[in-house]
Amino acid sequence: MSGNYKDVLKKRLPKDSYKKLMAIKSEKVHRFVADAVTLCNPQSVFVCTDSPEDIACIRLRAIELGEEKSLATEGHTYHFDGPNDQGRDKEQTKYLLPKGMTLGEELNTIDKEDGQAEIRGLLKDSMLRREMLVRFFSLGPINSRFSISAVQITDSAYVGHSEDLLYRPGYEQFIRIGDSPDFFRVLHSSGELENFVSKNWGKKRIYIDIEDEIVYSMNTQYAGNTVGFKKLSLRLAIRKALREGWLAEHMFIMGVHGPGGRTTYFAGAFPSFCGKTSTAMVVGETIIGDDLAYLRCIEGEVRTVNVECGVFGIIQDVNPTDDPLIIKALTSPGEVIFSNILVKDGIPYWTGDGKKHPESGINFTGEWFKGKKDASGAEIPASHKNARYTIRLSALPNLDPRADDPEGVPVGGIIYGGRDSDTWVPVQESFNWKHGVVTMGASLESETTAATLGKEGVRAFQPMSNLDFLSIPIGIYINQHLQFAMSLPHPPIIFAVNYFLKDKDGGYLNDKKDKYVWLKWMERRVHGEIGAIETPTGLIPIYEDLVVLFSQILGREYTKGQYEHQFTIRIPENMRKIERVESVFRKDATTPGLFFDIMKEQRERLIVARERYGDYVSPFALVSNVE
Ligand code: SPV
Ligand code: MN
Repeated sequence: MSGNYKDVLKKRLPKDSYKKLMAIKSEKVHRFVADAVTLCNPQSVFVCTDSPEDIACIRLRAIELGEEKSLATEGHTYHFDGPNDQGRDKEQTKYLLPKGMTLGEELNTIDKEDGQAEIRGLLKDSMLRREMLVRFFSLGPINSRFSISAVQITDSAYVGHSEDLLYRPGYEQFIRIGDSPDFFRVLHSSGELENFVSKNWGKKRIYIDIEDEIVYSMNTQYAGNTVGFKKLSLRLAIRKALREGWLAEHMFIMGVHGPGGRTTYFAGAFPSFCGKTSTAMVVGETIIGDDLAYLRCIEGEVRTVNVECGVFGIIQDVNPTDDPLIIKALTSPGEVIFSNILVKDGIPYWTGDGKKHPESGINFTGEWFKGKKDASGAEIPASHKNARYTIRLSALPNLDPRADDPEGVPVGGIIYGGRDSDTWVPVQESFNWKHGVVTMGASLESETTAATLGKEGVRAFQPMSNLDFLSIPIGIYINQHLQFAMSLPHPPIIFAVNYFLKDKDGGYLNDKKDKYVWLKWMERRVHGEIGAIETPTGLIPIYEDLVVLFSQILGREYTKGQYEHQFTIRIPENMRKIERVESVFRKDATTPGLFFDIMKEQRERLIVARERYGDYVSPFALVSNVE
């Protein structure tokens, strides 16, 4: 954009919006908006400040434009994405790769010049008869050393409204930071619409400029592709964190409540459909965030903040028995956006909601009736399996009082959990930071479910549950983790959990609520108040301690048989896991030698145990190892 960017803004922005934009003393912001206006050619431009009036305007626009429709409960709306726009589009999400830079073979890239030309071609005149919305946010608490300022330009009021629920307002922060060039930019257009959804989904493109920290998103509405501050900014944040020595993670943050009224904070990484939100929402504990965390070492301790202040959660199977707190937020008046559910007479329905469903209604395919089939002949469910709800965390009764603390909360423990039918015990603690990073975080795997991929039980490699969002080679990412807290006197304790262990007949060995006990056990371990048994793969609970916790927390008996069955160390399965994980890391030349040393030690411990006890080691055989 040439020097006339000021003229463009003056000419194209309504007076009020021009004034609001000019109050931000940043040429980089001004040029970004002027370039977008020239490129996308909107009919009008609305610059949104943090004022309740401006924010209300966007919410109303979403309804006026038909992107959202009202439901019977006050403040509730629903939105549909097109049938081909129901999730993050991995294939069409690419990094713009500058000449001479390499990112590793695994990452999806396109030459920067080519990609930029393509996406700018698609964005050209994309907002002709539309209003361009310019919004400012803070990724992380306002006025915090953790936080990243971010500006989004979009022509979707649904996207703008969702961001209101999900991120802290940042207009005032932009005024404060003045001409600091340190912020992320997102430019999104839904493209041409047909029945309120992106018509040209075949030309869906999500391109990430890692050099200039800009995300472009085109011909899509699904929030994971368009709310640029979710996974798209996570990719930018991972690179920034590498440069600056902190971590940007796909993690929840929660407070677990221990004896004497204390709260111990945990961050946890779980792949989708593995109990991440249900862990963060355990009744009796408090939540800070359910998806994205920034972690920094400050004065010798690891602290963390939630990047977001809302939840864009999977709604499938949310029901009054398992999720009473979420259900309360989803059924009380207040701002809720439902997406891709079934609607009938102003009432939303979704798979697994525990309600009796109507035989017809409206869903993401339009008029829906029981038995409706798609083009391939497959039956269309009433509600999409990736249907979502969007709420503010403040709509939940269990929000932790420190959720917005600009200094973050101290991290007592980090939890990694995947869907694993036969290898990991239900809960175990690492021997130290590096052992946890390598054998738990970097070794995280998860099995696909019939619901998601057709073929059940296929193990997918899911290091730190962050693989999909890596913007640096995986070896460098793991090394960054290793270095992050290795030299701290008291790094967070790393734990691994597995809620999905099965018996020979395919039945789960644990009840859904057992996680309540594992959380309390981990909390006691962080404070060194309870013993543990040393096994080749980590430290596991002592039977007698679990008996007490099961009785106190769930009012239930916990038998020796259950304990032995669940906490048996499965040596062949653990050895095979090491093989699988090592073989992935062997392909990446950036993997640090330390990674392989730790894996080797783990293998050796398993071999020694196998010689002594056989393939399957009962925890009762190891009780002499109490530490
Ligand atoms: C996830 O799928 O992990 C999400 C939703 O949190 S999305 O915004 O699509 O990433
Ligand atoms: Mn997520």
